[in-house]
Amino acid sequence: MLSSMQRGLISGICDLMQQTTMHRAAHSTTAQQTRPQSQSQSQPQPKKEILPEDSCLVHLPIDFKLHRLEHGPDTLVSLKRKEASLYLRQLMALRRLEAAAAQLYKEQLVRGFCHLYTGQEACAVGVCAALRPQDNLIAGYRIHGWAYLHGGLSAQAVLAELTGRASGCARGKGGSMHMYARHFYGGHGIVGAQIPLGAGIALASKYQQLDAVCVALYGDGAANQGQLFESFNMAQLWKLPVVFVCENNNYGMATSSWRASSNTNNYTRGDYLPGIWADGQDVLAVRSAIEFAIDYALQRGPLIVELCTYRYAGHSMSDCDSVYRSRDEVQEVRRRHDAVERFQRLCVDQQLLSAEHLQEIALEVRREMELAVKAAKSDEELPLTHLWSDVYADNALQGKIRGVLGQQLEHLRTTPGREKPTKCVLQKASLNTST
Ligand SMILES: Cc1ncc(C[n+]2csc(CCOP(=O)(O)OP(=O)(O)O)c2C)c(N)n1
Ligand SMILES: [Mg+2]
Repeated sequence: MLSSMQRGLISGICDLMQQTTMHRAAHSTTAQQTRPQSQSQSQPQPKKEILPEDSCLVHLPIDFKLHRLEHGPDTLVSLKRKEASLYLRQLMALRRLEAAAAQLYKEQLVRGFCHLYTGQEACAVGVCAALRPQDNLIAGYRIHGWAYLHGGLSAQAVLAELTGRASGCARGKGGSMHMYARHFYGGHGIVGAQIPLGAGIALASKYQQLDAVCVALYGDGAANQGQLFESFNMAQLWKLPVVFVCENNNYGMATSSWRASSNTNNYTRGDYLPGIWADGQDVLAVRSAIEFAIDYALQRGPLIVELCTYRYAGHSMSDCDSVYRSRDEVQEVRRRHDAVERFQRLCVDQQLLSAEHLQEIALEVRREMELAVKAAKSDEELPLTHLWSDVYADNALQGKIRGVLGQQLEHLRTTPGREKPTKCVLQKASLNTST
């Protein structure tokens, strides 16, 4: 008899495992022409020479699944040496960024919520590899990596935001879920809230005749939200350039997807919307799916891309995940489907990167994160007067902030990086800091 946990494993990431095996068997001859196979789990061998060619062709090992589409994304993709080293660097950076966040949280330097992205890195790296500079992205709360990649924020801006310091991207006033940058419309703690906003961003692009899509991210848990279906409907009516990307990591909050959803094939849940299912542990599969989706969305309107992935950590730092999944399950996915390991192996097998390159990249990333952690710990907090600074990005109202009882607070504007507010009038510096 299968336990409910085992059933979930089968319907979710295990589905991926089975397909990998089946697909490998079916394609073993063709794939070997361009992709020397090495299924060994051991570290890459340092002896391998790198090829003089700057790129290679890769057969994606797991096929896409399509809904209401006759043709899907390319399954034979190219990978340049430059891209290989960039993607690997990004994968490693996201992994280390979250390790740093977890450590800061354990040291009680991060207050409030903290949702880690560890395990899902290939989704962010693959999506960002496909997006063009003008494309927009909006996300839920698991956003540190997205802020770093698509927002272009430094590791320090992310980590200092977590520790509430002045060099944080929201000057330490937003925390884990509230990070924003140009074309990055940030994190949203209300499950699914970002989906209609994402459709709205796409509407704005269309209205202004901009050549830009909006990627609206959501999870398998959010996939049951009513506002998702309302957004699908309006986006389809108006043919908005929006790509709804469902990161199916198999779990919501303290429950699994198969217990919470009547249909776990999220790529089919838009009914009239086309959908694509992709291996979310494979950077190149994600990139290919999103490249296809961007073209489609710009020409024909919205579609769904479901990325099959897995989170290693609990739902948030305070979640005890052993209640609803086993350690063995997490270990099994780490052992067989880890995105960083997998991409690293591909780069070496394809002779694009040598073991020395890998070590260099790893060292560089480690240094970057160590410096960021140091800064996030030692930087100052903003003075109390900044509690009401930058209420609006562009404040046409000027004057007093409305609705603050017993206080005469003027709007303050600051420039990121500047220590002093441009205008600071505090009638009575008597804020009750205990509330
Ligand atoms: C409207 C709303 N309902 C419930 C919650 C509590 N909650 C926070 S995260 C979450 C699960 C979401 O899971 P999923 O969409 O799969 O995202 P993941 O955490 O896996 O990234 C829930 C129910 C909330 N924040 N907002
Ligand atoms: Mg989820």
